[in-house]
Amino acid sequence: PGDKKISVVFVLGGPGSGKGTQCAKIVENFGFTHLSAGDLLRAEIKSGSENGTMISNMIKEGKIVPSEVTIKLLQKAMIENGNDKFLIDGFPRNEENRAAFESVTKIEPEFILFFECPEEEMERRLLSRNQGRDDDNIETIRKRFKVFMESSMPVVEYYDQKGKVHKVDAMKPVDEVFETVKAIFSPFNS
Ligand code: UP5
Ligand code: MG
Repeated sequence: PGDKKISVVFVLGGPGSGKGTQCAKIVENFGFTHLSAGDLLRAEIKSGSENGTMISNMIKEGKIVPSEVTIKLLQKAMIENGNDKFLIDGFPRNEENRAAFESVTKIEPEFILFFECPEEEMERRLLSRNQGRDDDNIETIRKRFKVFMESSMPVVEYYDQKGKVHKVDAMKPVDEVFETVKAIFSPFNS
């Protein structure tokens, strides 16, 4: 019992920049719980929820699902999990997501891990992923890039102005990217 302080790190970066890949490695090394907003939304579709069709259509168009839906899934996952350290991957994706999360949860992120990667490389990665994702086709990928630049980059800039963004060169091989990530997480080494 008692209030334990919850630490949240937002993991942001373009589609295919390596958010999920690096989060798995952070979990192994630093005791965080990984919550991918996209994975939670895809699980919600599979569960046959009443929102499933709406979510599925939005993901196929690369559009951002209303924040009520995503925040509810994130909050539920955080409560059920019970850890006090979370990596929130792929959220917030626009200013509205960011403001709503802040006002609903009162949680301020410790920092933002931001993966920088050129679009050509992200496109190559997404087209060769082969995990059967409905949004890994060139038409949807182009839409995801556009939404990322127009709606998600302003969130990164907002936190950058607050001095909270750790930029990582995500173009390098997975293990080299993780070397940079490790140094950023060293304060959490316990
Ligand atoms: N790979 C990874 N790192 C590599 C490296 N360094 N070198 C070479 N290859 C590397 O990686 C992608 C692929 O690249 C993999 O095959 C990997 O092996 C390889 P991954 O780690 O999966 O990248 P990630 O950044 O996680 O890519 P992802 O496609 O998951 O990013 P998106 O942001 O596009 O997807 P997400 O699941 O977050 O969202 C999907 C959709 O859900 C959104 O478009 C939106 O419609 C919806 N959504 C919302 O509406 N709201 C939300 O809050 C979240 C999602
Ligand atoms: Mg991912």
